[in-house]
Amino acid sequence: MANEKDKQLESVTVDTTQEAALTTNQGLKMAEDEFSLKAGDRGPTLLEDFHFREKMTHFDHERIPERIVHARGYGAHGEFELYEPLEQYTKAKFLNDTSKKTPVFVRFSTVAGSKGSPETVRDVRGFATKFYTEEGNYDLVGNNIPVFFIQDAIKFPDLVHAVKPEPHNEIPQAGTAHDTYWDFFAQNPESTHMTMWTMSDRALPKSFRTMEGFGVHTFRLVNKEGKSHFVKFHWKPKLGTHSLVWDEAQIIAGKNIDFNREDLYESIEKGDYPEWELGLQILSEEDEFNFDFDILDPTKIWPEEEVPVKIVGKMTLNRNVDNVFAETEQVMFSPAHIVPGIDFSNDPLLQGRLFSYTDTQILRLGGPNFHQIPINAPVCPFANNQRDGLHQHQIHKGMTSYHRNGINNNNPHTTPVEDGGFESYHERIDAHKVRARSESFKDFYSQAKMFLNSLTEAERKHLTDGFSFEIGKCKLDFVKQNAVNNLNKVDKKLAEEVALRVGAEVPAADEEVKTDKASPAVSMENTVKKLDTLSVAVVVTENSDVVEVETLIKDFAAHKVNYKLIANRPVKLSEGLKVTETFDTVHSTLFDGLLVLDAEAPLAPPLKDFIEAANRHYKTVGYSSRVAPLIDTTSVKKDQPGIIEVSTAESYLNLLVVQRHWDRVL
Ligand code: HDD
Repeated sequence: MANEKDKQLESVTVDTTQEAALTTNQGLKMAEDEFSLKAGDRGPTLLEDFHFREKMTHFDHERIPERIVHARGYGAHGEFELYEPLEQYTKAKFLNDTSKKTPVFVRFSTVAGSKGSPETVRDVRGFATKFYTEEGNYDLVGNNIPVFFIQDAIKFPDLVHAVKPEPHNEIPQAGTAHDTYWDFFAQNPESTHMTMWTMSDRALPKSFRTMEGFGVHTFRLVNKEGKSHFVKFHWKPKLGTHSLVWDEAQIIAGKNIDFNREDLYESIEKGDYPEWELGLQILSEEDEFNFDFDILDPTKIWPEEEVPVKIVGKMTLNRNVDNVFAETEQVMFSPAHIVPGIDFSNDPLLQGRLFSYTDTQILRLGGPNFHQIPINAPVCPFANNQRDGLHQHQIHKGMTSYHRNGINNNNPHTTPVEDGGFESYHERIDAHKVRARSESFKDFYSQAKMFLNSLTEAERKHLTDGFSFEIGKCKLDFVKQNAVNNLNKVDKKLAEEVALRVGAEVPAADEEVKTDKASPAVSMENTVKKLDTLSVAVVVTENSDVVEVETLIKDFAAHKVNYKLIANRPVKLSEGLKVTETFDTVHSTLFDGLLVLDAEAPLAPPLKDFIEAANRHYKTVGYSSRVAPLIDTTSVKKDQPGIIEVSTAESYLNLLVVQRHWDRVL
């Protein structure tokens, strides 16, 4: 059923599938749209050709500047529902009414790459949610990593300049594997903790549907009585948090650069609606100074074991956009978009963000009226005395556009706080003006080490691989050395391993921060594992047994497991069973598991690669007794975990649910 936002968007949606006369933008029906107006059929085009000029001018202006960060993104509509009223903490209406479904729009993104870059690069992912509430739009503009690289917004341009392709040659695209990033890392060690996350599997999400979201900053919740609690926001994916393997991610970047958006789009089209639960970590004001970190520091997490995440609601994405430009490209988010009951903390990174997001839209969306673009407009009434400007779509009738006025009864009027008017939290501030970093923000290494302490052996190996790949890509020896020296302050062994792999000196000094503290919630191995919507590549030939394939498909469907039949050329097994995908069009990297039912002997190189890649990426590899001898001609070792001769679908699915068999020896 359409919600308020759907209905609002519908009123401006043009159904281009309907019969319509082709006209100019002035409504003039045209008799011809293939030929420009020329002096003779071999002559020059005439300046008079207004139709040509209008069509060409519009085309010439179709593009808008891409976002300076988070350019590559994909969005969808959905709804948020609340499990229990939170009046003890906040007066925000959408966090108090369990009967209401609040419309949302979410845009996921990579950060560094430009608009056309591959999606499976090693990078942070943006996770921005707009709640269209009855009290105005509330934007939770987060990432899939709970901390940030810097502590003060004034350094954001420096960070982004270091991350983006180097200016002299515009290389590399969409990643931090280059000198300027690692120079920044060493010179600005506050980035150490977040870099531990970005070098881990967290920066390679398998899909948008399987990543967590974090508001990162500490915000405030404020209740009716004006009492404030500190809060951190979390999105927990119902399917669990799952990632790709680096080698696999690199292959997918070539095989399908749209891997993540296609997954989101197709899941929603199929009705496999992605879901996340909203979690809150709530702290009373009295507890502000009770931790071994500063709760305002955005380079620190509040370990979930110390401040539990309270699950309060669920978001479901259930509708793809009708037009990617109009909706996903033109949507704008800002952490400054809040509603009564939510407020800011003094986190200096957040404070600067409150300025940057609306400022950037003036360039990107061409003026100050971007809030009138349908995807950005609130679903509640909005009125003030702001007027005119580029792309003004509203016709403001009446004489007055100033506050206070007597002519129009001082309309639009302000609203008392008790009736829902916003007022900022009455925080008392008594301080000197300074440009400085708080002493309490100066521990850059304890939580970086805590992150390392929380990883499993496989995750730690991937982290070392990530550092070795990225630092190894640097061309300047002193940059490599400084990066390794900085890692030495986190962990001597990690620095040693990376130093050897990137050709830097092993640091002699024992500088590592001493802490055994761990936060098990940080490890993705402790996540939810479900069969729902996992995908299996089922390899068949034209001689495969139709009944066997049909039974398997039924068993998969019963567990909500998706599959694709793949053969070395398109074949028709039966009227209902057509194999359209081949080893030319897909690859095992695009699936969660592999099941080889039949194959022609000897194994053709593309299928051999298909099987060996699935094995190398720790996926479940199943095979029928018929193809068992062929498996022996590959690098797959049959006695390893997650490799199975399949007798029943059940036996295969029991392994598939594990997703990655990290203890497999390759
Ligand atoms: Fe930002 C976009 C998330 C720090 C300035 N940011 C942007 C988007 C996300 C984030 C998800 C994409 C929104 C969309 O899909 O349109 N940014 C974050 C997080 C941060 C963060 C989680 C740290 C906790 N950002 C940050 C700082 C600044 C900015 C410190 C500047 C002071 N961010 C921007 C921006 C962007 C943006 C330049 C680019 C496009 C846009 O805003 O609309 O203003």
